[in-house]
Amino acid sequence: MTNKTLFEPYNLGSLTLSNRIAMAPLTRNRAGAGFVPGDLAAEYYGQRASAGLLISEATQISQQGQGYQDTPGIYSQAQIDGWRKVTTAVHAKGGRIFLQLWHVGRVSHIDLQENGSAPVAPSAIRAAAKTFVNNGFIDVSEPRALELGELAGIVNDFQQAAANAIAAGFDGVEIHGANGYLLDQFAKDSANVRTDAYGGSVENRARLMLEVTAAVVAEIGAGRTGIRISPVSPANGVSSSDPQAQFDHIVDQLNALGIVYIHVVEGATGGPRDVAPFDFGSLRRRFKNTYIANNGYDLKLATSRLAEDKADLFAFGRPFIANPDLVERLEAGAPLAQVNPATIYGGGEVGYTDYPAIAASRS
Ligand code: 8OZ
Repeated sequence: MTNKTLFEPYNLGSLTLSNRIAMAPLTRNRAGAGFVPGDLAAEYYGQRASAGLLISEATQISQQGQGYQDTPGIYSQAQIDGWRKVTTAVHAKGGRIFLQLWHVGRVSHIDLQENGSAPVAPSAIRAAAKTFVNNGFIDVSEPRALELGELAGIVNDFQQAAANAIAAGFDGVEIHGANGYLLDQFAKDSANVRTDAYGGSVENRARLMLEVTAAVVAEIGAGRTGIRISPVSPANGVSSSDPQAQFDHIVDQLNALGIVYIHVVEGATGGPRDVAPFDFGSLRRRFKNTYIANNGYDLKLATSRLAEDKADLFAFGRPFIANPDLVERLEAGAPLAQVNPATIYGGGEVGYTDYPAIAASRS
C-alpha cells in the first residue's frame, strides 16, 4: 500500500502534471474542411485542461490512415496550424497535451481513401467492424494486404506526423497501437496471416509497432513518446491466440526503447474489464516508466489501484465528455453529469463545448 493520491502532482518524464488523471483519447468527428481542427476544438480541450494529461482524439497521420468521417489529421500545414490553437489554449491554462497518432489500417471505407482505393491491412481480411461515413454506420471495405516495400513509408508517415505534432506545440505523442487499428492488426493473428518478417511469430507481429515507435523516438525523443495498447480487446474485430506472450514481448521492447509511458486498455475497450484471462501486472512489472491504466475506472477503483501501485496515472474517457472539470468533481466528491450519446460523434458545439463546469452549473 502507498499513500499517494490521485490529486497530487506527478512527474511524467521531465513534464510535471498537476494530478494523476488523464483524459483518454475520444473520437468526436468535428474537424472542418481539410480535416483541420477548428476553434471549437481549442475551446473544448481548453475547458478540460485541469486533467493532469490530455490525450487528443485519434488523429490520422495520412489520408490512407483515416477511417471515419471528419476526424482530424496531422499531415498538412493547415492541420498543424489548427492544432496549434488547441495546444495554445491548453497551455494557457497550465495543462499538458499529447497528440494521438493514428493509422486505422483496414477499419476504413473506400469513400475516405485516395481515388476510392481499398484500405490497407496486414492481410486481405475484412474486419467485422462498422465505420461512420457519409453520416451513417456502414460495414468497412474489403482491404488489400500491404506489400513489404510499403511498410517503410508507413513508418515514415508516423515519424513525420510526430515532428508535425511537436511543431504544433504538443508536449508529446501517443502512438495508437490499440483497438484493432493498423498496428494492433499486425500484432494480432486474427488479422495478420503474413508469411514475411511482419507475420507469424510474436517477434514478427510486433515488428511494425516497434519500428514505428523507434522512428518516433528518433524524431522527437523517448521522453515525449507514449503508446496505447489493448492486449485483449476485441475492438474492431481483432483477436490474438497468444496475447500474454505477444504483449509481454512488446512491452519488453518498448521498455528498451525508453519511451515515457504505456497506456493500457485493460479488457474490452469501453466494455468489461475481465473479458479474457490476462496478467496486466506483468506489463506493469516489465515497464519501468509510467503506466497509464484505462477502461472502466471510477474514483473508487482508481484510488484502490493507485494504493496497490498497479498504475501511475488513470485515464478517464467518456466521463470527460460531460464533465469538463472532471478532476475537480472527483476531488470534491461532486456528482457527475451524464453524457448524451446522440451528440458524441459529429455536429457542433451541442454536446461538445456546452457541458458546464460545476461552478457554472450551480449559479
Ligand atoms: C470510437 C469511434 C471511432 C473511433 C478508438 C479511435 O477506439 C477510436 C474510435 C472510438 O480508439
